[in-house]
Amino acid sequence: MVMQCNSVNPNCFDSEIETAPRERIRHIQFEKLRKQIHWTYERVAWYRERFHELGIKPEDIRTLEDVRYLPFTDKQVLRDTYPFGLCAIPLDDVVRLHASSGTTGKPIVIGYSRHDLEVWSDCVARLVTMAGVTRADRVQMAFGYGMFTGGFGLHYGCEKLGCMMVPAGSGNTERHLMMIEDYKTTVLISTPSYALHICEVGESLGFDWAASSMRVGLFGGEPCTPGMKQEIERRMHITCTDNYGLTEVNGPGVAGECLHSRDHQHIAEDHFLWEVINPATGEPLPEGCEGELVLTLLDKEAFPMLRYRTHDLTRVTTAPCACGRTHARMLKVRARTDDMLIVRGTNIFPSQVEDVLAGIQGLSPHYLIVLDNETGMDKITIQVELRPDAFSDSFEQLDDFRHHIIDRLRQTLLITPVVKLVEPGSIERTAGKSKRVLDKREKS
Ligand code: DLL
Repeated sequence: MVMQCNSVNPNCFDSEIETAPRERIRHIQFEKLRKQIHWTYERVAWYRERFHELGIKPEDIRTLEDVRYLPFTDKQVLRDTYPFGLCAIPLDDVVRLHASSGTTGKPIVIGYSRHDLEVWSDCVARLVTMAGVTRADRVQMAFGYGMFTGGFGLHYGCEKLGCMMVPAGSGNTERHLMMIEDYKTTVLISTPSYALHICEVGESLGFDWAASSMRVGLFGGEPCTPGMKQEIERRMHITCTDNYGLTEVNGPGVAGECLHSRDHQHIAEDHFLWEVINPATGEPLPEGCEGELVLTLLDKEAFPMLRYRTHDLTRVTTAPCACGRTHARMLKVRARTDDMLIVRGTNIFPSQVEDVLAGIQGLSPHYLIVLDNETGMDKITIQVELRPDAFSDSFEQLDDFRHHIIDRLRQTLLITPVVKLVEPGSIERTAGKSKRVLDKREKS
């Protein structure tokens, strides 16, 4: 039975909507979807042309399921219409821009109206509250304040909740440690990899995490394996939640982890309509099947987004959650359709490498996959970092360990990688999203 939020879980930012019966959520979604389609069709030429090509009109969408007849949007559309081609309001009414750098060429840029910023802050305040954060908390921001949505997005959501914000920004790890100590901050916002770095630097300087004021980590922006989360929780003596979002649909605030469903994240369904599709065919998949997440913004004024293809692989369930929230939950994203590496004809996801390494005692969670084809054939080298306690002076011991890692990787990847053991601390740490793949192959 789904319990009422107020009795089981006082930690809702907006309990009326977060625990609404599913029928009510669907009703709200459909009402918003209809309006959003009209809004978009009437104001954005690119969408209007796609509707005409598909031979559909806004009034043809009569049920939530009819969303499947709408055109997809993807990053390429944002590049083709860069910078303001998808904007649905006068530029004078746009009050903020954010951008995502991506890997190639121009960034993609997204605009927000004042209403859009309000909605965004509400969504973020929800996920922050889901992690047990209250207005009594002091929140230290370790995401950058800039075009990246992480910094400002989480900042304003926390402020909305009434937290004391410490806008430290990314980098300068020792200053972060000083602020934790001096301001007695209780919540850290960062990527999981940077949180681990702060943890390690603190340990090396004798920082006493058990005695520190820090109690919650709000992570996001990159995949966080269960192993990595547990490790950070154990070493920093905090509780962490992992939160999902992407620039094209606001940024953080799309989905957040509650304290009951640790491998899933509740989607803010009154603002985002989700679909899971077969990435190869574009066909919708039934609930529970793994596929590519597609999101439609339900009340965005400035840059409406219909059926945005995220390339993120997940599965979604509407089964009740013990926390009392009724919004659907997506399985945490571990892989993207476009981060698959093809090495000598074999498909490899970095998350597979990560899973194998996480299961081997003595390795740190930092690794780097290097691909090259200097000899004319693809070569995959995996640099793995030893923990200080696994480091040994004996060459034989280290070489046995290396062969053990190769065997384990071969069983999963089905090809034999080169494995290089590297010293603790030698894989580059970044204050933002970590880079796990270095592809040096020349593309012919
Ligand atoms: O990373 C937005 C964000 C900022 C979310 C801070 C949460 C916290 P982008 O830079 O546009 O936006 O990158 C979006 O990052 O499509 C996923 O592939 C990946 N991603 C984001 N959050 C997670 C997560 C922000 N919690 C892309 N788990 C997305 C796994 C994530 N992948």
